[in-house]
Amino acid sequence: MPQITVHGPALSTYVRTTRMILEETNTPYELKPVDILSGEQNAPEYLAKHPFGKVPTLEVDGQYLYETCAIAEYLDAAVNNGGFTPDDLMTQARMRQIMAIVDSYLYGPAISTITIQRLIVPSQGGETDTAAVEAAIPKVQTALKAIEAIATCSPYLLGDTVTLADLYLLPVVFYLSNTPDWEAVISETPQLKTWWDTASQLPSFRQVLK
Ligand SMILES: N[C@@H](CCC(=O)N[C@@H](CS)C(=O)NCC(=O)O)C(=O)O
Repeated sequence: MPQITVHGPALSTYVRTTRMILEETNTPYELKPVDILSGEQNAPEYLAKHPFGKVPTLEVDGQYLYETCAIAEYLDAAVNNGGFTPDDLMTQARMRQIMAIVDSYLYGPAISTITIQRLIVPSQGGETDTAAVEAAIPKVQTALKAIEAIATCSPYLLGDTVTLADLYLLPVVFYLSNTPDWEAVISETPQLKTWWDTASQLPSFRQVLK
C-alpha cells in the first residue's frame, strides 16, 4: 500500500473529490492542510509541489501529482481497481465529459463567483457583489442542464453505481445548496435535484464535509 498524503484544505471541492475516493475505499491517507484563504498555496514551499498554486496535490511515496482529473483516475486505478470508472466506453466518455464540464464551465461561476461572494466574502466582513452573482446564475444553470442532458440520475449520474463524475459534482453542488441562490440554480434541472438528494447521503461525502 503506498504512503498517501493529500495536500490541501478540507473545505476545497477538489480536495473533497480526492478524499472521497480514499474514504470510499478505506485507504489510509494523511490530510495536510494548506490555508488557501491566507495564500499559503502561493508560498515557495507549496509551489515546489504544484507550480500553479492550486489544491490539491497528491503525494504518493514522495512523488507529487496535481490536477484532480489525473489524481482521481490514478487513485481509482491504484486503490479501487477502476471501480469508479464505467466499463462501457461511451459511459466512460460521459463520465469524463461531466468532469470536464465541472472544470471548464461550472466551477468558475458556482465556486469562484457564487460561493465566494455569498459565503466567503460576508464571512470575512465584506459585501456580496450581487451583480456578479446574478450574472453567474445563468452560467451555472447552463452547466447543470448540460450535465442533466447526458446523465441518467438513476440514482447516480451514470447509473446504479457511483462514478468519478458523482465525486466531481457533489462538492460543487454542496456549496450551491448552501447559498440563497439554490432554488434558482437547481429549479430547471429536477433530475439533478433528485440525484443530489440521494447522492449527498453517501457516507464518504458526509465524512469529507466534517
Ligand atoms: N485544475 C485544478 C483546479 C484546482 C482548484 O481550482 N482548486 C482551488 C480550490 S477548490 C484552489 O486551489 N484555489 C486556490 C486559488 O485559486 O488560489 C485541479 O483540477 O486540481
